[in-house]
Amino acid sequence: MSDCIFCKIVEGKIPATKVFEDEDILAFNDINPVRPVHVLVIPKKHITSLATAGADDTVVLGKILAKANEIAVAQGSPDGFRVIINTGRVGQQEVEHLHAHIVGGPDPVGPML
Ligand code: DGP
Repeated sequence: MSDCIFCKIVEGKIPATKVFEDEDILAFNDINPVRPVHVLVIPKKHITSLATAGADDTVVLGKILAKANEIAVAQGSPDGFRVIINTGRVGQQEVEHLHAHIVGGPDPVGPML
């Protein structure tokens, strides 16, 4: 989508600190980290949210979760992390391109998102 910030990051039109990338997904540091480790993992394909993901998106959704631990460990959260996928108005999703927040760090993560 031409006006989507995360699509622009995928296309390299907006800079981001990328921490993992393959043909289907991209992981990059959140611009406003709430903990020492705060990575966003997105499908490269524009999917607005979990509310609009379809059966065709099952593989990429699984990939996002399957890569979460590897990304968290590599970024400095070896003892666990949270995965948060804000969805829609009630979920207070701000960016309308599906993304999983991987949040962690050396210390336990308290309630915050
Ligand atoms: P959410 O509320 O789940 O939609 O969170 C969106 C997150 O996206 C928020 O934590 C800040 C982050 N974000 C927004 N714009 C940018 C950007 O241009 N670059 C990066 N790296 N992160 C962004």
